[in-house]
Amino acid sequence: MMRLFRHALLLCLFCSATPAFAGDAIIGGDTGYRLWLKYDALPEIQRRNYLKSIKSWYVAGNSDTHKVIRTELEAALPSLLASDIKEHTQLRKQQLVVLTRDQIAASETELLTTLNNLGDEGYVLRQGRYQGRSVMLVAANTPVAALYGTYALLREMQTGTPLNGLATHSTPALQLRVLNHWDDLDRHVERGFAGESLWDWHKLPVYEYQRYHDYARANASIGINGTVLNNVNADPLILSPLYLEKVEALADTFRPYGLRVYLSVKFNSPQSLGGLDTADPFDPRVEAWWKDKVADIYQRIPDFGGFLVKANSEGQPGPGDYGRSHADGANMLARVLAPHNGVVMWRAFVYANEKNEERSKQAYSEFTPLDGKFEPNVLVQVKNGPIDFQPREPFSPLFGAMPNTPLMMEFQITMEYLGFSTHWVYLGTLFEEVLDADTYIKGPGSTVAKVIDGQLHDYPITGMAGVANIGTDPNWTGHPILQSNWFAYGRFAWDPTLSAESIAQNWTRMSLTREPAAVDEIVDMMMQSRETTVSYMTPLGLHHIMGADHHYGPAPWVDFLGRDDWNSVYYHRADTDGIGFDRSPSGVDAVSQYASPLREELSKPETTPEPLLLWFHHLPWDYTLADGRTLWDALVQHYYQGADDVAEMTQRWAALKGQISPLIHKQVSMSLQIQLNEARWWRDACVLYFQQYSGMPLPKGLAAPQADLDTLKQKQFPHAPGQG
Ligand code: GCW
Repeated sequence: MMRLFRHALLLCLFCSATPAFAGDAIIGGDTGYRLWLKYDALPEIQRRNYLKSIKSWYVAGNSDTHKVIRTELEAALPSLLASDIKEHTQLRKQQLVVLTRDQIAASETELLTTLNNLGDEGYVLRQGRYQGRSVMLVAANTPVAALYGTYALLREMQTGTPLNGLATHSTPALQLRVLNHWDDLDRHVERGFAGESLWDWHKLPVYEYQRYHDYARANASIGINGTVLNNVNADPLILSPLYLEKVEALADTFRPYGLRVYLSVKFNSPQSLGGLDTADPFDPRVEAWWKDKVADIYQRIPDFGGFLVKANSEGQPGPGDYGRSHADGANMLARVLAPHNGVVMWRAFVYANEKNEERSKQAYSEFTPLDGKFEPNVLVQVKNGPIDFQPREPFSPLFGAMPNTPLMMEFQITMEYLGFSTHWVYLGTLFEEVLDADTYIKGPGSTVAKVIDGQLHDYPITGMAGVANIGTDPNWTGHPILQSNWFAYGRFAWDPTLSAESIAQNWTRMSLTREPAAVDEIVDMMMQSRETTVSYMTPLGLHHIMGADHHYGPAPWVDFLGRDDWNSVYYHRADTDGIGFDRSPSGVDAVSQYASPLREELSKPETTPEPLLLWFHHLPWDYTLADGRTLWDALVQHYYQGADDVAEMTQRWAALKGQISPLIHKQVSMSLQIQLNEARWWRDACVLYFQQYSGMPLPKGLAAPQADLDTLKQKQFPHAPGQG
């Protein structure tokens, strides 16, 4: 490691922004389009083993979903096993057998009893006897669950699990596992860094891209069962007949994969689209308008999922415009959706400058008084942290604080604040950190995962949303490694107790390489990657110090935006006395929104976890940390270490050349080059900027940044991607 590190430092001397890869075209290379469903042939020894127990496959049933299962097996098995293995229309021994409940022989009482507890989405995987034959069995109550089971089995095979004696079953912990696309109708993707929107509205409803099927396959393979097609900053036109016809076409394509369609709606649509003079949820004409609209939607799409609403937030209209509460607004929509089994996902991402309350506290203040006042088909969708998807935030204090209202997690998979899809940041560790965080709401062990999966408060519906990082880029996510974040999101939504590391291992084996040493190396890099980025962007609990509006790059100096709480200086509060936001009782007292003993712990710097120190406290530059370093030294060392770690990543990745498909290897190498330049940019900008206030020298051994602060401040990025 040390050697590598020195190596990296040496390398740094020669690093520059010049393109390193000009000229070496790779024709016909693996683009990454197949994601984790590659199905390249397994190593021979594994193939031989699998072929002992699977000599053909048999799928009972003829629904559209059964056809999907057949097509998938046809693509997967001959390829994985490099054999001419085929489907058989009859049950045989040594077969892969996929059964749905109504096809299961009544004499199989044990299997039927197991299925009784697995609901509509759970499945059984079992090698054993069925009707006197030894088979590899996938069994479930519904066709979609059988599809999930099929993908689970393929995952086991792709990652090398012996099938001998396999006996397992699984049900999802959360009911709604939904992607949120922040896609506009002109195909711009807000905070999207992977090309245009997948949905080609212009060619819909006639033109059905294969990509739509592959999108649905990828989602089904990890258990994602819903997709919100359009941006939460919604265009009312999505509810016009012109667009609903297109939405219907997508819903038809996705249905066999168990993927239900949802829409984001603009709260004032009755006005802007319907021509009414109000959108007041208490006006009967308004409710009648929504009722008709919803009836039309269900006429077209009988399994339509429901609405996602961003209301009274960042300029969006909402019930507050008419003096009504969030519950009043959500309930009106919930009432019209309920007869069709639709839900409302009402976002808690609200803050207003006019309110004399610190931004991190506002969602809690606004929503907790409404606890228990929502209709049963409303979920309140809460971002993981109290501010806004920063590289690191504490969990939102709403988790645990609304026992009578289903709270749904919202994670951001797209990389708005984590490097715009050129930085290698595996989010599995972020998801894990949030889900495992202890709210203490019902004593120790009351994790956020147990809040959202309903264990703690017996929620009647549960869910998790992930803001998608997908677009028309041939590899879907812009950066091949970031496919893992889509995968990890789906896996955690299915089972929040999984480990980020095991997910990374599976993804790597399925997507990049099966060489054990290479897998270890890549997984190790993935596991450290988010911490590395936190170090060079916002160490020790700093947050919201990125570029104005587009959010690209470092800009701790931003102080000119219309609202205090859009400015970087508002958040870091650096002055000659110190740095950090005092959210302790001596400051804005945001800690009081957390349960004891967390509240008390976070109230004092000595007991606040160091990674969140400056989130909760304003501390002098020479404040002494537990390890004896001054705050200033530690801060600077984080910035330097983060940038050095990226240099090391470039070396480690370079050493994997030859073990990864050439095109993917090249793409990741180039992205790492961008990341390295930008990590140093973050380091230099932040260290130079904060040094103006600390007035302290850099810790011994660190060379001063070569950059000039004024020059860095003047950088402009008028066309940075993904802007709102
Ligand atoms: O993080 C902010 C983004 C906006 C986004 C908003 C939200 C869709 O910068 O682009 O709008 O959050 O979550 O509503």
